[in-house]
Amino acid sequence: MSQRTLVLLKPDAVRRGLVGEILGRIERKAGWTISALELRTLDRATLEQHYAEHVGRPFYEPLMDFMASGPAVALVVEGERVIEGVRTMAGPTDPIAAAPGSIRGDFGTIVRENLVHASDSEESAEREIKIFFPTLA
Ligand code: IDP
Ligand code: MG
Repeated sequence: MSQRTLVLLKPDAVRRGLVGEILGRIERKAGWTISALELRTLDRATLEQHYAEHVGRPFYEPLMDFMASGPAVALVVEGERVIEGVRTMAGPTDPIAAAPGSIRGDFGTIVRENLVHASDSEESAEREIKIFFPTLA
């Protein structure tokens, strides 16, 4: 089943020079393609929409500051079961609990700076793609 998902390489990934490493992992999955990609510093309004489900949580404000702290890479990836697939590739939210071999497990140590975002369902993917790439068909 071909799907689309919204992926963000968070500011820590860009600062640490891990864009190529992470994009390379995505590109090497058979049949997955990148259908949109942009380097951009995320503004507050975009982040408020994106992380609406987390408003009021103790980690919300530090997360917003971190996500606006430098350029991020936003991309849309398309392909077979890509929503579940990129989540698996990223690993669980806490990088210390994430298995080696996953992006978070290989490169992260703290929960907030966990390198990547990936949509968690078809509904989230559709909503998030509209936020970041409103003109994408
Ligand atoms: P996810 O990115 O694995 O889907 P969510 O629970 O949706 O995780 O949380 C969104 C983002 O908020 C996480 O990726 C992480 O950057 C940050 N975050 C989540 N929980 C915590 C926490 O307990 N402390 C600090 N940051 C957190
Ligand atoms: Mg999430």
